[in-house]
Amino acid sequence: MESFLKIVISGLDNAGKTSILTALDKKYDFQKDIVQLKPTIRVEYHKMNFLKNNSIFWDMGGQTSYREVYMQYQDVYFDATDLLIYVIDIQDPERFENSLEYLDAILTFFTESKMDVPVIIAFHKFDPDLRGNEEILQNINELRTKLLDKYPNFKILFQQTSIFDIISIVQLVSYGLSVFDEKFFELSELLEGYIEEFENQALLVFDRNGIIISEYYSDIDSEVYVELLDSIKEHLFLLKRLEEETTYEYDHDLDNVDHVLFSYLHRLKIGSELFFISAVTKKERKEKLLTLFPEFLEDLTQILKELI
Ligand SMILES: Nc1nc2c(ncn2[C@@H]2O[C@H](COP(=O)(O)OP(=O)(O)OP(=O)(O)O)[C@@H](O)[C@H]2O)c(=O)[nH]1
Ligand SMILES: [Mg+2]
Repeated sequence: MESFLKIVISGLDNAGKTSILTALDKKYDFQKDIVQLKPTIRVEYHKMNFLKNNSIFWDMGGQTSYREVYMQYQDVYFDATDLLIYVIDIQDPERFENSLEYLDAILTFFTESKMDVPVIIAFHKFDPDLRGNEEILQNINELRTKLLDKYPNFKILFQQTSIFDIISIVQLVSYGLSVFDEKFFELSELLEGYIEEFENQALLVFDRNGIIISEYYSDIDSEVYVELLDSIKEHLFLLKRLEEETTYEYDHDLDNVDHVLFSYLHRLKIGSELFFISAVTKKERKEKLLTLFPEFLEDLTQILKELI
């Protein structure tokens, strides 16, 4: 029987939970959909597949009346939770206390039920224009310290997120996956190491459906990211159809970058599983990339083998 991971995404109303899931569903061109979101009624389910991990996200509508229902029937809603993603609207300090109380009720239930659930706290709506904001940074720090002090027995990770910074949302998922399988963590570390060696702009690993399993970027901004990803996906589906080719080279002529980026897209078959690897670099580093690429593929294959 197929097994599913239950990922509960919780927090007060208006925190941005559904927006985060919508952003994940459509990794680009999602802003339109998010503007039109309505408050979630009770619970919405989103299914997502990452290799052997089939995940169901329980998007728990955060309005007071629903929260009361969840608290009254805690075992119905929170039983068998594999991961809790708790979203705090960092732009709404007046409701921090309220939010911490709700989190406490959930964690108390886990403790009483002897459930060992990892928790990821998303400090959300940390929009790009707020990055240097001292007050917000201080608030985040205080919340973090408070939570770590109060819940020493929980494994808690923190991530600052914003729907205007899609990389931060993706990072949230990578974090989530690394909780379930150390290998995802290793994968991310491998990419980080090689991106330095290649002096690359981006390294991405996709599964057969074009879902990103892991990725790493050196300094790249959100707008470029969206455009780059668009361009990669287009070529990826082309490569998927060209059964006899395993690699594909092309240029990205992006609006937002003053130089042309070169991309090397590779199809990798491991057992019956199919992966795509994209390496993006500046033109002048192409030779270096091509020289080191086989070694990288070998290391990558070792890790991917253990993930399938
Ligand atoms: N500035 C900013 N606004 C955001 C962000 N994420 C979501 N929002 C906005 O916050 C509002 C609420 O977002 P939702 O995703 O519906 O919130 P929710 O947590 O699902 O709310 P409930 O379903 O009622 O529990 C919407 O107007 C979003 O556009 C963000 O990262 N930055
Ligand atoms: Mg919602």
